[in-house]
Amino acid sequence: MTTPGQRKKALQEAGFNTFLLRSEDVYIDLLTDSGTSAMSDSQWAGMMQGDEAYAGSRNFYNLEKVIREVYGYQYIIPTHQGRGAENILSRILIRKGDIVPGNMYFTTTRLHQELAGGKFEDIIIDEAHDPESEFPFKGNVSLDKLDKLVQQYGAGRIPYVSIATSVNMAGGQPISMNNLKELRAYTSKHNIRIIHDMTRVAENAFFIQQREKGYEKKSVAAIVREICSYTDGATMSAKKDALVNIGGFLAVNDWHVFEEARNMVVVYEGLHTYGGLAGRDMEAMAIGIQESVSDDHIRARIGQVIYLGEKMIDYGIPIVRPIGGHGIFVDAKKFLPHIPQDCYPAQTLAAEIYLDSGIRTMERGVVSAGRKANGKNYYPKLELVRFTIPRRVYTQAHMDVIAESTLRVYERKARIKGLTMVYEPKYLRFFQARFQKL
Ligand code: P71
Repeated sequence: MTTPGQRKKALQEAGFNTFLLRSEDVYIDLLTDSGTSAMSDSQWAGMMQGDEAYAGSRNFYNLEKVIREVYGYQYIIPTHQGRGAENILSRILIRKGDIVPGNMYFTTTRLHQELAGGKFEDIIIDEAHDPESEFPFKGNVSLDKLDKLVQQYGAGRIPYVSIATSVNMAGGQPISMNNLKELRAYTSKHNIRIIHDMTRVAENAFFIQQREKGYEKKSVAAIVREICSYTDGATMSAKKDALVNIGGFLAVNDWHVFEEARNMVVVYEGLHTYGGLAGRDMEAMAIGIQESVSDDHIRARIGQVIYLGEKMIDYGIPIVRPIGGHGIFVDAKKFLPHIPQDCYPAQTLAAEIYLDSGIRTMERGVVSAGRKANGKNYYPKLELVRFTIPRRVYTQAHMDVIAESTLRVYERKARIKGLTMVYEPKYLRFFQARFQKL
């Protein structure tokens, strides 16, 4: 725990950017659910069974077997984390001038698509951009939007449709099975691949179980398997759903794509049987994947997020509805309506929450969105602060402290002033940008 004076100093030194705080100065860390979950006793036991051979580690073959069983993808390549898989896949599938439609951008995913010469086009349904819409599947794709792109550019210019389950930037919102099936039918007709960002697929499966007709009695494991079956391949950051501190993979069903990826991985990550990971990391991942599709686990995990969200709603704090899978997304435009988007309302709010109680959150608004290839800022409709909940780490009492602190800031919101950016890095600026108080 820290004093208000210590937090003020720490925030100044961090340039009002929560990414630049030292974790020792943080009381409750809601920056991300990425790599921050607690490993189970089984996973730790697996760590002790690392086979650290350079090539052909037994942990790799176990991981491959588990991915085939749990997700159904045929060929896998481990990578150090999600963006390693995104890099390899984008370089293989995207040609200069290609269009990559997707259900809302994610920062690293879009950047790799752009670096490979592609252009991301958002085809998520309009409801996703409206924090108040209660639509149960705000991760859905608009087939009309996709069809317009196909008509305009031709299917030949679209290497794949990029589909995330539990759409992060929309607030952890799920895509429905029905929408996925329709997308599969459409893309099969036009001979376009679907690549699945499966970082939070189990959380998406839970919402399908809770909300979609016909899935009430199906297990999360069965739903996960079915989701994957409508897609041609996947990139995975195993640091989220799969409950590890580091790791990821690329998975495909097409042998030719696999062959290219297996060759390319040696340039960027490591040999194709370890991809930048230790044998023990692959073992922990294999066990974490199995744990992640347990109904009891996922119900407890999302139940905690919903507990916090309902408390915030009771306090009158504006949050994205419905409550998402991995965290609570506070609507900074509504929270701080007097601060224009050019003065970074979400960045400001994240700084104020930290000042109040030492809780660290993350900006997901205009700073995260960055600039277009032509240098102009993206202005996303959603200007959010993400309160991300690590898995198996915090208690219900922590959730109470978080909601109470947010309420205190809400009560003094009228006196809060915005920020100006004084340092802006070229790539993924939100990580290292610095700000000053206006
Ligand atoms: C999150 C992260 C980690 C992160 C990444 C970039 C900015 C801030 C925080 C990472 C994801 C993700 C999805 C849907 C791919 C990645 C990259 N999320 N897809 O939410 O959420 O994976 O971090 O393992 O490279 O805090 P990676």
